[in-house]
Amino acid sequence: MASPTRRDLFTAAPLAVVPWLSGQSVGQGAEPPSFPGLVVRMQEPRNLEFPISALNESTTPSEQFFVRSHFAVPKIDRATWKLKIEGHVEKPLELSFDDIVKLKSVTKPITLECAGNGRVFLTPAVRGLQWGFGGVSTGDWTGVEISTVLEKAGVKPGAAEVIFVGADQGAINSDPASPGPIPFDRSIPLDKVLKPECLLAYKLNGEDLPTSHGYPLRSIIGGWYGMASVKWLSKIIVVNKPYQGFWQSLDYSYFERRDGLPSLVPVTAMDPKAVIAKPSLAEVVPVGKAYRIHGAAWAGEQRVREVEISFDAGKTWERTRCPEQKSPLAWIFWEYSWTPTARGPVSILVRCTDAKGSRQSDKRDPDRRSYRINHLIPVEVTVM
Ligand SMILES: Nc1nc2c(c(=O)[nH]1)N[C@H]1C(S)=C(S)[C@@H](COP(=O)(O)O)O[C@H]1N2
Ligand SMILES: [Mo]
Repeated sequence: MASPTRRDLFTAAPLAVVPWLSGQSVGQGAEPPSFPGLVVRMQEPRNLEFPISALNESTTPSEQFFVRSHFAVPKIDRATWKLKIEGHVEKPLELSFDDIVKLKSVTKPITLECAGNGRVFLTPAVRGLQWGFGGVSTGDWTGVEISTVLEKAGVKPGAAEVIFVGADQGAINSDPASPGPIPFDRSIPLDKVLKPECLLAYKLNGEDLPTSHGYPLRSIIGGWYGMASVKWLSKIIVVNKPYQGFWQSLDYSYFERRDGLPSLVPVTAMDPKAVIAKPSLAEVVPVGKAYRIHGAAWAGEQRVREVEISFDAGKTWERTRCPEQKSPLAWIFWEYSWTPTARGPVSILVRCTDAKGSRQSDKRDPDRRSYRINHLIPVEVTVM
C-alpha cells in the first residue's frame, strides 16, 4: 500500500473533529492553507461539496475537490489489483498497475462537474443530493490516454461503445430502484473515448489518486459531466451495441425532443456555466468602493467565448474580464470590478456563452429532469 494521502487522513475521522492537516507540511513550519472546509451533502457514503466562495486556485487542491460517491469506497490493494479489458477486442488484456504506469503518460487540467450540481436551486424541489454551486472542481490529472490501452487490446470492427466498470457496488432501493446490487458503470461512444481528453488517470495534482477519487485508477472523460468518469476502475468492456445500464438510462438521463416526442438519452457534455465565487449570498458590499466580483466558467467540450454580468435582472449585460481559454477542458476565472453607487439590495447574475453561441438560459428546461442545471441563479447582496 502507498502511504496515506491527505484525503485519507481527512476522511478517516469525522469531519468536525479533524483539524486542518496539510500532510507533509505539518511540523515543517509551513502555513496551513486557509480554507472554509467542505460542505457535507451526505454522510454515508460521504459526499462533499467544494464551497465556491473559497475558489482561488485554478487547480482545486486535492483535499478540497468535491466528492460524489454512490456507494462505500471499495478497498483495493494496488499490488494485486488488475484492470481487465474484454468484449469486442482482438486480445483481451489484464493489466497490473505497473503495466499501466509504464505506458506513455500525459497530465492535463480537466474540470469535473456533477450533472446534478445546482440542484438545490430547482423549484419545486426535487430529490437527489442538494448541491449548491460547488459540485465542481478542476484537477491536474495524470494517466494514459484510453486510446493507448484500447490499441493494445485491438478494438474489433463494429465496436460502438466502451463500458467502464467501477469496483464499488450496492443496491439502489429508492425509486427508480436497481435490479439488486449493481456496480457503478458508464459507457462512452467509441468516437469520444478515442479523443485525447479521455484518460485512465492514476494521479491527481501530482500524487496517487486519493481513495475517495478512485484509487488506484479511474477514467476521466474530459468535457463531460462527472458521472462519465468512473472511479475505482475494475473492468473495461468494448461492446458493439449501445449499453443501457442503470446509470445512463434510469439515472443520469434527460428527455430530448425527437420528432416532437420526448426520448430519454444519457447526460453527456457539460453545458456552459458561469458561477460567482464572490460575493456570496447575503454578503454586505461597501458602497463607493471597488469590489472584485469573481468566479469560474466552463462549457464542456466548447471554449468559453464570454462571461457577462447583470445588475438589473438581465435587462442589460456587461462583459467581465475573461482570459482566453487555452483548452475547453478546464474552467477559466473571470472577474469584474464593481463600484456600487447606491445603498440597498442588489441581485447579481452572470451568464456564459460558449464558442458555438450556446448561452445559459434564464429559464429552467424541465426536460432535463434533475440534471444539467445551468439556468441563471441570482446572488443577492446588500450594498451598505
Ligand atoms: N465508481 C464510481 N465512479 C463514479 C461515481 C461513483 O459513485 N462510483 N460517481 C460519479 C459521479 S456522479 C461524479 S460527479 C464523479 C465525481 O468524481 P469525484 O468524486 O472525484 O469528484 O465521479 C463519478 N464516478
Ligand atoms: Mo455526478
